[in-house]
Amino acid sequence: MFFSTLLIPILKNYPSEAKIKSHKLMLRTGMIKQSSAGIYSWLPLGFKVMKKIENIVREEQNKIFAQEILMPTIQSSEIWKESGRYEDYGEEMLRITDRQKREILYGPTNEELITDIFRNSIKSYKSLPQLLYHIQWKFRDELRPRFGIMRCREFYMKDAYSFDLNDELGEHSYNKFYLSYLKTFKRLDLKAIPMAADTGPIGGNLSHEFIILAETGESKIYTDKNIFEVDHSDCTLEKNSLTNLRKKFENYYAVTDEKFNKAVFDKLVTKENQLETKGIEVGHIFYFGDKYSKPMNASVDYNGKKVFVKMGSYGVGVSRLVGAIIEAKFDEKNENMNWPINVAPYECAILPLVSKNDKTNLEKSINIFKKLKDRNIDAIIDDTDENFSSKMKKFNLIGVPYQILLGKKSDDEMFEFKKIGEESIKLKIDDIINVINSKKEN
Ligand code: 5CA
Repeated sequence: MFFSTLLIPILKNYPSEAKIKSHKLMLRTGMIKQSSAGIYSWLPLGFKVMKKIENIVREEQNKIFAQEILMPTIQSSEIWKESGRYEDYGEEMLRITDRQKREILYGPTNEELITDIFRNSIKSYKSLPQLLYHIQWKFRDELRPRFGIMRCREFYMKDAYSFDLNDELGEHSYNKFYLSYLKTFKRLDLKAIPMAADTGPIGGNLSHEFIILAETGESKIYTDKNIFEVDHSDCTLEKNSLTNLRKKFENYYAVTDEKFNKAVFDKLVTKENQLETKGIEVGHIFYFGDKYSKPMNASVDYNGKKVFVKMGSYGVGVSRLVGAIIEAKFDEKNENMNWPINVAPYECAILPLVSKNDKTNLEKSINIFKKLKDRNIDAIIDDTDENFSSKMKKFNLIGVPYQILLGKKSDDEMFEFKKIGEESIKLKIDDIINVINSKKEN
C-alpha cells in the first residue's frame, strides 16, 4: 500500500476549533472530517482503527456466546409508545415523519426493538437465556456535541441485550457482560474500571459504567486506588467465578459523580488511597428486569405459567473508543500518538528516501512490504518524495508503532528499524517480522 495513493489529508497545523488531543489529532491526521455539527465522516485512517476496535469488541461478545444480529437505524414510534419512552426520551431523540405521515425515529438505543423481536420469536423458557447484540450507528441529538467523536450526535455503538427467566439468571448474564467488557478493554490496552453508576433514561437499579482515566474525560470519578490492582485473568463464565469477580471489584469504593457521597468515601477509603479524578465512559451496562418486557408483553411459558422475561442492556462506545485510546495513549514527552498494535492504523511504516533518478530504495521497500504481508503484518510504504525527517514526523504523528527506515546508503540485509519514540537498531527482515509479530496477540 503506497501512501501517495491514499486519502490521508494531513494538515500542517492543529485546527483551532479542536480543544482536546484526540479531536486535534484526528482532524490533523485526516482520520475524520466533520460534515455538520456533531456528525462526522470516517476517512480511511480513522475507519481502519475503528474497524479493528469493532472486531475486538465482536470477538469478545462471541466468546460469551452472544449472537450477532443487525437492527436498522430507523425505528417505528409505535414500540416506543408501548414502552412509554416515546415521550420520556425528550429532545435527544431525532423524530422524523415519513411520506405516509407515520412517525419514525433514528434509534438512540434499541431496548424496544429487540424486545419486539424477542416477543415475536421466543415462546418457551427453554430457549433462554438469549444474548443478542449488534454494532450499529445511533443518533442522539446532544444539546452540546463536543470533543469531536467523543460526544457527537451520530456515533457507532455495540449494544447487547439479555433475556432470562428470573433475576438470578438475569444477573448471571449481566456478570458475563461485565467480564467480557474487562477483557475487551484489556485487549485495547486500556485500564477500564467498572463503577457503580446512574441508569438515566435506560432504567433499572443495577448499572456499571466502565471508565478509563483521562484528564479530558467528562465523568467525574471517586475511587479507591487499589481497584486498579484487581485481576480478572482467572475468571471463567461459571456462576460463582463471575459473582466473586464482581465482589472483588465491589470491595473497593468506585463511583461516578451522581452516586458520590463524601461521608461514605471518607469512611471507606483512607486519605492516601482516595483518587478523585476524571474519566471517559467507554462502556455502560444495565440490568432492568421487566421494565420493557412487561409493558411490551414479552413473556415465556414456564410450565404453563406466563413469565415476563428479565432483561439487561450493555453498550460499548465503539467510535468513542478511537478518541479514548488517543487520550489514554498519547505520548506527552515525544508528542506523538502511540496506538496499541492491535488497533494501530498500520503496524509498520516503511519509509524510503526516494529521489527522481534513484528508485532502488522504493524497490527494496516493495520487497520488504511483500515479506511483511506474507506474515500478516499490516504495513504501508511512504513512496512520496518528501525528505526523510518529514516522513518520520508524519508517521510519528499518525502513531504507527514500528518503522523501517531506508536512508541514503541503505543496506540489503540489515535494516534500520525503530519502535516509535525509541532509537533505531539494525535488524534483518526476519527478525523485524518476529519483533512485530511477538507484540501481536495471535
Ligand atoms: N442501551 C444502553 C446500553 S446498550 C445504552 O444506550 N447505554 S449508553 O447510553 O450508556 O451508551 C453506551 C455507550 O455509548 C456509552 O458508554 C458511550 O461509550 C457511548 N456513547 C453514548 N453517547 C455517546 C455520544 N453522544 N457520542 C459518542 N459515544 C456515545
